[in-house]
Parts: sequence; structure tokens; C-alpha cells
Amino acid sequence: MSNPTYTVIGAVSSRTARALWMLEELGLPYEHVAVKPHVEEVTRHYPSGKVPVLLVDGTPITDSTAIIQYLADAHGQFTAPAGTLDRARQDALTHCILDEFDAVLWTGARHSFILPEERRVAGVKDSLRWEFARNQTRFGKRMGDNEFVAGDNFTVPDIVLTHCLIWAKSAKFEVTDPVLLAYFDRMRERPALRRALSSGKS
Ligand SMILES: N[C@@H](CCC(=O)N[C@@H](CS)C(=O)NCC(=O)O)C(=O)O
Repeated sequence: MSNPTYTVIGAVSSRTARALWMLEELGLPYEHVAVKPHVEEVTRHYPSGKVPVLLVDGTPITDSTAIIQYLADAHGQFTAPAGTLDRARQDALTHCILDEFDAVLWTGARHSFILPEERRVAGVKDSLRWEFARNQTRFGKRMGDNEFVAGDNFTVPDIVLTHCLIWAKSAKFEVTDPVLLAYFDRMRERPALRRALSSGKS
């Protein structure tokens, strides 16, 4: 059976990079519609206007983590199989990264440029930076000497964590934990990540 047609909607400067990276790791062809949130190309498929959206033969899937886990499951790579204890541990790591890194960065972004100005709380950034540093130390300890987040293999949570570290740099949240810094250096070398980050930029 042939692969479905994949279309990724969203600019690479957003969480869309996660979907592009997974497709590049899988070596699958895709189309990339590099648009900002809330434009008609997005709201047509997802009324909230958020990106990324992945169209699988025209059927939309939203939310970057759901998208990359779907792709990993569908192609049997970069994930432990569903229904195994290894998968439960991998999912726990993915959710931990979403709580401890993605949510902190996203709150920072909301209070910088997403929320209406009168709803932004100026002081929240200091508190978030402290939390981000504390969470790095915790997560670095949890990773220990692992090459990848879940052990010896590159899996879905590696894409989420590395993307959060890239995001942190551009949002001026310092990455300081030595384990995470060394990990970030290793992950940045992945050719599929480099290809993904240049998608839509010409
Ligand atoms: N949990 C979603 C979050 C999607 C999201 O908030 N995307 C941002 C760009 S990274 C967006 O579209 N923001 C526009 C908005 O919040 O209105 C995911 O992981 O895809």
C-alpha cells in the first residue's frame, strides 16, 4: 500500500518544526504550506487557527505532539509500540516535557505577544525563567547518561524536548543544565533537523 499524502500547515518558526522534523527523520515526502496562525489556510481545517495542522490525504490532525506520535506509530519508527510499558514510559516523558518546558515557554510567549496587552502580566517572565531553570536541573538528572530522552533510541520526546530548547534560545530563556546542553549539541547535528529548519525558507 502506498503512503498517504502529507501536507504540513504552519511556519517553521512555530511548533510546526516538530512535524517537519519527524517527516524528515522518516524520509517521507510532504508538502509544506508555510503560513502564520489564523489565516484561512489554517482555520479551514482547524477553527482555533493554531498551527501545526497535518493533512493526511486531506484529513486534518492538529497538535504537534499528536501529529508526530501519529506519524511514528503509522510508520513504526521512533517510538515504542502502543500498549507496552516502554511506550507508557516514553509517553510519560513526552508529557513531562510538555508540562515542564513547553507550558513554561508558551506562558512566556502568551504574556509577551499573544494575549491582549491589558491581560499581560509583566512580572511573570522572571518567575517562568526560574521555573525553567529548576525544571532543567530536574530533567537533566532524570536523563543522566542517556544518549536520548528515553534511553538508547531517538523517539518522539526527543523532538519535543529539542524543539523546546531551540524555542528557549529564541525566547531568551537560558539553557544552563550541562546534561541538556550536551544533549542539545548532539541533537542539533541531526541532518533531518537541519533540513526541517530550512523548510519554507528560500
Ligand atoms: N498544543 C498545540 C499548540 C499549538 C499552538 O498554540 N501553536 C501556536 C504556534 S506555535 C499558535 O498557533 N498560536 C496562535 C494562537 O495561540 O492563537 C501544539 O502542540 O501544536
